[in-house]
Amino acid sequence: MNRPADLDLRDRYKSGVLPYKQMGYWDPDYEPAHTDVIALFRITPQDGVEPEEAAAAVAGESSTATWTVVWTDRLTACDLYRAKAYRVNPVPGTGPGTPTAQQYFAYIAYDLDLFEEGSIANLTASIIGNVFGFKAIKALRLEDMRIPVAYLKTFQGPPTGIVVERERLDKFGRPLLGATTKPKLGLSAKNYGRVVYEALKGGLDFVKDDENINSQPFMHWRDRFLHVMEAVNRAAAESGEVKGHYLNITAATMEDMYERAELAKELGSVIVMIDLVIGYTAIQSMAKWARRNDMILHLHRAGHGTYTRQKLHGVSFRVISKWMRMAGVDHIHAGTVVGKLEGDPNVIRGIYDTLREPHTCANLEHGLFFDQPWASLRKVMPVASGGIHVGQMHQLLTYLGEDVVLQFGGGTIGHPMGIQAGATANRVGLEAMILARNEGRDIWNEGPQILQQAARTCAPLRAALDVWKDVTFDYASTDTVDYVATPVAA
Ligand code: RUB
Repeated sequence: MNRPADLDLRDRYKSGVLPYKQMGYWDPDYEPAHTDVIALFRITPQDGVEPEEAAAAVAGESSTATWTVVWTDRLTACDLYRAKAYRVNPVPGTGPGTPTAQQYFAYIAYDLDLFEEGSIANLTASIIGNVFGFKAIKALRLEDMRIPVAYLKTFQGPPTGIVVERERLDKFGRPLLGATTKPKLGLSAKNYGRVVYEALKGGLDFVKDDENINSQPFMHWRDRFLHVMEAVNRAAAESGEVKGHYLNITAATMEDMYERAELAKELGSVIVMIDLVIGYTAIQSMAKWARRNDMILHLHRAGHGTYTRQKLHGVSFRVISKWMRMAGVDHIHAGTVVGKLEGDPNVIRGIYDTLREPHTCANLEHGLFFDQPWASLRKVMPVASGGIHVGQMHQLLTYLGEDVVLQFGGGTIGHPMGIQAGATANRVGLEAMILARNEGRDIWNEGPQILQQAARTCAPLRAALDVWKDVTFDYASTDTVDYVATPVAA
């Protein structure tokens, strides 16, 4: 029972308005149960709103409350069903003496009864449903969640997972290599297929449709699928390796997506791709289809930057990563650190751990606020994509590890000697770096020499290093962790 002691039942349920705290949504003595869902919000209250009341309001509106007392609470197990804000901590580096308004981390616990099993749509309808528009709060960000094992076990998780993906591809001991076809839009299916063939033949494992390639006038989806799969099959036959191309099946309706997925399967593709913008329910449906059809499911996180990047308001990408591991994708774009898109090294580390570890330990320096056992949900392969090139290979391997797809789009297709040469440069650069690491060399410091040495006998690598040697994207990160100074990406 979390009703304040000084309120007897008659006062608590008298018609009228009570602060959310007094309605029972603030309970500093509450000890979360193992089965509770816990959400951690960053709250910037309006001036004059005390942080505990702001936290209680978020707890209330994301569970059972409305702005006024309703007697119908008493027809329910309301003391159980009320979410409980149980801790509020000031965010370091905010408030008086800093340039930033005071922010608070608010911990809120939700009983398992509040959620439908296996439904990200239902989970999120509560946790991020109404509260982000609350007038009493200037800004709100969902920073992290602890999902109880009991709830995790109601989700299927990745259809394939890292271990089985590697077995199907017969590729071990190194990151996988990919490329996004460029230009993003406009190629005819025949030219598109040529690009795919060249990149795979040159040494990549995967090529990928871009997020905005669906079925436009310049290339209808069937033509794309036919030409791409011809390219995949030829490159596989000539190289003796398993090759793939993420066929983007994103479309306007589920019926269209199923139709595209079925043709991809019929043509022998090992992988299909969806965009985050299709929505959680569509993602879960495609995850089930992929599990039934032994297909790897690649997720491009198109659109996420609109709500994940700013620290003040939105949903952090580590939370999206958790939801996507539950929903069941095999690949997810998760940041590069060194490339053209947002990616603080500590934040990225936390996200990669969330996707790949069987149990993620709380680690504030990586933005992880909770221990998170993954209850045997398979591991998601993170994908590093966006403005990377072979000259960064030692940094990529150091920051991101081995279970990752490194995707060089411009960094393959923009190669001065052609697409095949671009792919070869990436493959040789990667293998040289893996060999050096396995021999015990300090790849962080010796990386550039290791690449130069390999380039002596590989003209495509030489040309790639020459053309992209000075390219870096050294900007301050927007989304950083709160508990340590953030090192700048080299
Ligand atoms: C890659 C590209 C991808 C982004 C997506 O092209 O534009 O769509 O990587 O970003 P290139 P993220 O390799 O030429 O830069 O991976 O962060 O979701």
